[in-house]
Amino acid sequence: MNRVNLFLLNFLDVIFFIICVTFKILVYGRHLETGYIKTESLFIPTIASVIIIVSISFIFKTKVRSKMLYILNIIISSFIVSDLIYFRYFKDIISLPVLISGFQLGAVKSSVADLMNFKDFLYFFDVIFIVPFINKCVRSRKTDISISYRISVLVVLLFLGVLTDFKSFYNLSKEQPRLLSTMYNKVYITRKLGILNYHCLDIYNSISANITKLAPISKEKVDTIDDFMDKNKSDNKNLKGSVKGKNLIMIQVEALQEFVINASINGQEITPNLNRWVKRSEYFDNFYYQVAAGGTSDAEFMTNNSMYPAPAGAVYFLYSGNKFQAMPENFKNNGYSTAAFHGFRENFWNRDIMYKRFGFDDFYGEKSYRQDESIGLGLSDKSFLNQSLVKLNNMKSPYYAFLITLTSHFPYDAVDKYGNFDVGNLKGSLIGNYLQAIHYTDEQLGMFLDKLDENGTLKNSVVMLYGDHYAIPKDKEQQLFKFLNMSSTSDVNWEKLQKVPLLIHFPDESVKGVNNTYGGEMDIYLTVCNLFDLPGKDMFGKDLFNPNSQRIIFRNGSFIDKNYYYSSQDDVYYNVKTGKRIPENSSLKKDEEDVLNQLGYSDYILKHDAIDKLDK
Ligand code: GP9
Ligand code: MN
Repeated sequence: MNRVNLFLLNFLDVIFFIICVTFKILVYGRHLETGYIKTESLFIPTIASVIIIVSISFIFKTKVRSKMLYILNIIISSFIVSDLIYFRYFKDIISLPVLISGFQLGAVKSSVADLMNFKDFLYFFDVIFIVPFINKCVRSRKTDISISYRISVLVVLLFLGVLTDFKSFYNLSKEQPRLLSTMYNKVYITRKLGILNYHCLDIYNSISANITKLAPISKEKVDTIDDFMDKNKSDNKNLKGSVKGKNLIMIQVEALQEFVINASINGQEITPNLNRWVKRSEYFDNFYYQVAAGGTSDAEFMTNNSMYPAPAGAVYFLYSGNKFQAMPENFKNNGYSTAAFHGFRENFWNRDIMYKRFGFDDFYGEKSYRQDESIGLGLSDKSFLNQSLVKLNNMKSPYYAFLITLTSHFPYDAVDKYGNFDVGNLKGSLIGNYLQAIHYTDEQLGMFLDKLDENGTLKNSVVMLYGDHYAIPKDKEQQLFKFLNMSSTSDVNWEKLQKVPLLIHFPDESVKGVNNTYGGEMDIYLTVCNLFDLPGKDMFGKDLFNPNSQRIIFRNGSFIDKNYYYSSQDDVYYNVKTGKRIPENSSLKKDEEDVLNQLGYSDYILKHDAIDKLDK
């Protein structure tokens, strides 16, 4: 048998592993590809990471080596498919903290099923139909390669792999100084280094973050954060204490995305009731969601704490032991009774634990409601809101009531129960199902607000209503652009659609109209502190009625204001009005630096449980 055949027979499993796994990772990379980061740039770091894995397999004899590579191939393919499903909904990459937090979407079987694609299973084609055959050939060899040969191959491959991979990491660390240590943008890392390098870095950072937690708090760091907080106060000129002593009814609406407000289909308003209440309220039409991996829980965390979501995973799981200075506790310290209302499982998103941490007197969860009508995930908004009306009326005034709706939850597949809202030729599509779902929820919200109006509650209460996050995920962007007749499907136009409505209804409707201030969920708490004259110290975000900036910061380091949008996913700046890409300049670079500083301060407080160490 000639030398080539012998070589092939000896190492066919290794050669196939390198080719196949590299190919799979590059194919996966195409799902993340953008106009600015091409998959080709992934080849070097990917092949380097694969060769490092292969080099380690040479520690073992052929039989064990082939088995190890087979198992690793299955694990890597499983990670790729899981990352694909996760990216389609969360526009992010799974991280160890997310796995620790529990893949919340998993609780919604239909969501995961709806995000899966038959083609995803092609990632397992080789491990099912080809590798077993290759391994049989390789294991049929009577003789094995010598240990000295194995060690020399291991050393050479490891050296080449590590050297090449180090260069890729080094280049990225120069291009984005804080990215590798903070991982504030996991998509960008994966686009640049590939999924293997990303997950290895994630595991390393997660372990080192837990070790960092044990390190003593740095006084210098706390002083720097204190300085920022001192500058970040609201000047409270407008509407300070204007509703002091009134009740606050805060309604977080599941997947209420801004594009449906005042929109119609076939001449019918999608949200006629909200459109009516928008006219009677202060309506913020440039209000963005800022959630990250924590989904709905991120929205409520930001609203009640004015702190950013965790860089990976959900605060509600990773930092459930922390101290907070949350809105409920603030209200309670100022004579209010407080309660949270949500008709779903109390432990979903670890709410029962976290709401105690936030200082809510009561949490009315699934067990507090008659489960008399289920739509989608659980208790219908109709039943939830009707039963909540009774609970609200029994609360001691003044009170802060925080309600979270449920029915309009992805993938909006309970279409037979949403009522008969005709979506025409959109019927059966994700956006068509969504419009039916949100039309149903709008009807229930209209009933709820009208009843509060009729029974006089609104004369003595402020209502704040907002959407928790987007409804239409990125992989269905074409459906949304088509519905909105938007020809230009640019990144900027997509970003400008990532808004949710915020309406604030005042008791005497003295304050109403469209407010174009650029804001987000991070700004709700400081706005409440100004309106209700509550202490508003050591908070990020701004007061929407006295804004000290028009910038909205997102967890992945991106930001938008009335002039510019910075996409950290591509490290690209845009002019918001023209949609055109613009070169970085010193002022934009300074903004980017400031954004990363603020995210870093918030992360430091979370990681070191340091909220009560500030201002000392
Ligand atoms: C479940 C509901 C959904 O309680 O809040 O959470 P989400 O999946 O949207 O994060
Ligand atoms: Mn949600």
